[in-house]
Amino acid sequence: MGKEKDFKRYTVTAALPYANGPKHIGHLAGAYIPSDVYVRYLRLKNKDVVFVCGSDEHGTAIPNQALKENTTSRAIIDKYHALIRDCLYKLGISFDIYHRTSEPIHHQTSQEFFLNLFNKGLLTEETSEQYYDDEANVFLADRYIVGTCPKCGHTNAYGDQCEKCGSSLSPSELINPKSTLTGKVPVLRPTKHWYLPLENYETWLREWILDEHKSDWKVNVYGQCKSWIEAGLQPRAMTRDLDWGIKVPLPDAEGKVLYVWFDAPIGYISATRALFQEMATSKHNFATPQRDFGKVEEGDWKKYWQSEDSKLVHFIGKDNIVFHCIIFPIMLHSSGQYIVPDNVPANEFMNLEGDKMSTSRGWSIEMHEYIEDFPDKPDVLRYTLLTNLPETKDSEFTWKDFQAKNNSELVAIFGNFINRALVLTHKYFDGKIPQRTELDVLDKATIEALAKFPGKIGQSIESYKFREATANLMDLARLGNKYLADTEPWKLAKTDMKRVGTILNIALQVAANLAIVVEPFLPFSADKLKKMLNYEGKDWSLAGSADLLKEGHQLNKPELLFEKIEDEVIEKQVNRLLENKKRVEAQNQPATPTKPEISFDDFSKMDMRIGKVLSAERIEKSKKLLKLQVDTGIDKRTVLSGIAEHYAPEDIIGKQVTILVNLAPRKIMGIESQGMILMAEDKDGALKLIHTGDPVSPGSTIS
Ligand code: B3M
Ligand code: ZN
Repeated sequence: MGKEKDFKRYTVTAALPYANGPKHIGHLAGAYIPSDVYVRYLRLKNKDVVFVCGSDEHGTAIPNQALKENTTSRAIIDKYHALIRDCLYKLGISFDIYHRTSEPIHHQTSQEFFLNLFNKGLLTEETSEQYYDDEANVFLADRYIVGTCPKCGHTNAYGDQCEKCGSSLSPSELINPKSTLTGKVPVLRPTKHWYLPLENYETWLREWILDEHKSDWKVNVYGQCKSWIEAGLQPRAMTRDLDWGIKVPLPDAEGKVLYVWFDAPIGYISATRALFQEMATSKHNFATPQRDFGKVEEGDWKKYWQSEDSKLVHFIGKDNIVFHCIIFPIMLHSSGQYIVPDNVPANEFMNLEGDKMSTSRGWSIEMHEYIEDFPDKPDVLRYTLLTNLPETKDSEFTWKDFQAKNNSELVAIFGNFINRALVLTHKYFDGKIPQRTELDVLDKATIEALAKFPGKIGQSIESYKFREATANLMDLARLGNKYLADTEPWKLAKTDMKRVGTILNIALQVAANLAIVVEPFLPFSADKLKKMLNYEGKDWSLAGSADLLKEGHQLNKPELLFEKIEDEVIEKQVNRLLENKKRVEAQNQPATPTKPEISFDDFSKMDMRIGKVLSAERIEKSKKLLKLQVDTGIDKRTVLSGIAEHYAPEDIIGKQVTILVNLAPRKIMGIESQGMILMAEDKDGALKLIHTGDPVSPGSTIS
């Protein structure tokens, strides 16, 4: 039974985002905000903690995205690694390192891990029939294959997982499988892979999870593990036929790479290794140590992963539970070298305005969009998410709620309290902490109540109840706000300055306590508050005291902690969401024919040629038209084209275009147009020139 062990250090991980696209605020609520609160709290308690994360850069999700964006896998991971990393830091997620699984140290760590299991005889080798695309000449692993989910009927489930119902799948379970590369129905072909026989660890899993962690793991996590174990564990392939990933380090494994879910969690280990390597050598490619680690050696990472007195905690979303609770722990345990997680406080999903959050359906708030629109409000998002975390069931983000949380809690309670306490102290006592004299009943009750908050908040954090912790935190601000409202020092100022001093002294002690305990939740506001209070506030163990600020201590000038958010701002966000959704829906509509059938004779009447644009200029008074001189191979002629909103004249000069040369001339805006440039127009009305990729000489015919 989860008896409290005495841990010496903490290893905290947050799920490695796939570097295949931007990430939305649901991801923040799932893993990054809770883990950050937890770690910041531990740091304030002066605990020895490392906080690691990074990009997951392997798996079929990456080349799949490269295909969509018509670029290379390398370009995809470079682009999204930087985007996601910057967003997370801007939102205050305080990783000691944000690493990448494409780094050599990770490849090495993963291969060593695999070889260790292989050499111990813990992996089985098996040849089985797997889906193969015989047009693309590749095996179709994981996300290279889509089909209908056997569990929920979703028609676009991946070979490894259904994103609709969250089931973990294997390609052979999909109904009507199709290759994402060619759209073809795949065929079965034999191929050899290395498997982790999960079933061999059933007894160990039952003891470790079902008995030992019955009372301290979250119900949703424990329940999922239990049903997995009880459904009967199966061997699981740890390798794939792919050309993107970490090579299987065996002689007879040409064309095979490690399964992304084998290497990704090892990414936590290699990130820790890289952190200590970079600290020991004073390099900072990826490391951003958030506390003073003192003098370290490269090998110190081992303490965080191989020492029984280290507490390992994985923060993830619910779709990653099986990997973090069953598969990775089996890898760690069977390696004979590593500790297993003490807890995996996985969250459920956060919905958005009544519907599932999804980047691909256009129904999401991406981190970078939020940061662009609210650059000075990372804490407002943190707070709204914290009060709505999907800790026990799916939860919901709405813009109205975001506004309400800001206006009626952050501004009206927290901000108002701080502002009043500081402004009044500046007004009556030149910004110096006044003397506290005789205490009345309310003063004593307030000081007593204050003393209990840090313990309560800490207790909630330590049991991974971050919503509860946030509510407690706001209650502390409420205590201060109510104390001032009840005592009304601004009214007493005319008659009893001594009393005013006592009241403000107590209020400011509450403010100083807030400066400490608010830091894990709202780090940017905590910094502002500490600056105003001229107080360092870096030690959680001091919180609860009513003597943090000494009499006579000088405060700095107050500034507003939070600002009201107006209705227009919120309406704009809601409208954008609706527009995004419409746009994506239109893009996903299949194209339909719009014109009647024509004969071959009709078609062959058209004389289409390749031409070259010699010059281009805007036409006065026309937003849409450009006047082009085109070399058609037959002659040089003037053509007007409605592309001015899509191409600047200088962009189009020298370009190869397709032109219909026997179209009867027409006068437009007083200029005769002698032909027509052919264009592609998508559903959003965007125009693109149609031209062949290879250079073709002007006058070449098109048929
Ligand atoms: N990249 C899946 C995800 O982003 C995966 C997590 C890896 S954690 C080791 O949901
Ligand atoms: Zn499903």
